[in-house]
Amino acid sequence: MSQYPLLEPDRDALLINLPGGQLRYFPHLIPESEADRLMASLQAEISWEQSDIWIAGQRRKIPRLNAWYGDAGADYSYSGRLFRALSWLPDLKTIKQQVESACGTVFNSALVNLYRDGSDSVDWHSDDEPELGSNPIIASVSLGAVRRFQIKHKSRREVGLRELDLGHGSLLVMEGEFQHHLRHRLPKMPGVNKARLNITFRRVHVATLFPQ
Ligand SMILES: O=C(O)CCC(=O)C(=O)O
Ligand SMILES: [Mn+2]
Repeated sequence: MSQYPLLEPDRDALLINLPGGQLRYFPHLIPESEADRLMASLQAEISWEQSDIWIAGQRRKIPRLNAWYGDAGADYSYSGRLFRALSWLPDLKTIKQQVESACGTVFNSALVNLYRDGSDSVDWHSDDEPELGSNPIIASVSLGAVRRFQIKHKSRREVGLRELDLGHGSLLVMEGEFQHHLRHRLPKMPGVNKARLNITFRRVHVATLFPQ
């Protein structure tokens, strides 16, 4: 049985309609004391790596740590490199079940991110890698420091910047045509001196090993 309260999307989620896409935000996916425990144990147990990125011909470390977990074979290309899926940790599996029941869908993998403090960030992007298929559902769980999530339209400048603060134990669901029309980022926040851990559950289409 789930150790978390049963969520009802109509009652527990805030629906955010944007030109070109939709977000659902559940402020309380995980009760606070459990979120505290998960933050400490996952921060210690995840096999963190710091990937490289090429900017203007120079190799730099990306300003966050990450790791890729998933079912066997659910590998993923991100930031120009291939991540082989590590086997699920029990805590990640438990969170995955709760997220799946809130979203009404199943996921086979997750990119886990650690923003060590406010100087870590992720720049404007869409989660539109071919492995995710068109109109992917991406479910993003936040633990630790509250950080701002910003959204902008790819072509319609009049839409302006939209933002949302993602709290400890919350779930944000990106779905529909969100990745086609909108970009998102997590900007640096100089005043933040605590860590934030983020888990983005995804469904990657696993390549068939023996195509007919
Ligand atoms: O940390 C977040 O809330 C967003 C992470 C993200 O967009 C990503 O890893 O693709
Ligand atoms: Mn993203």
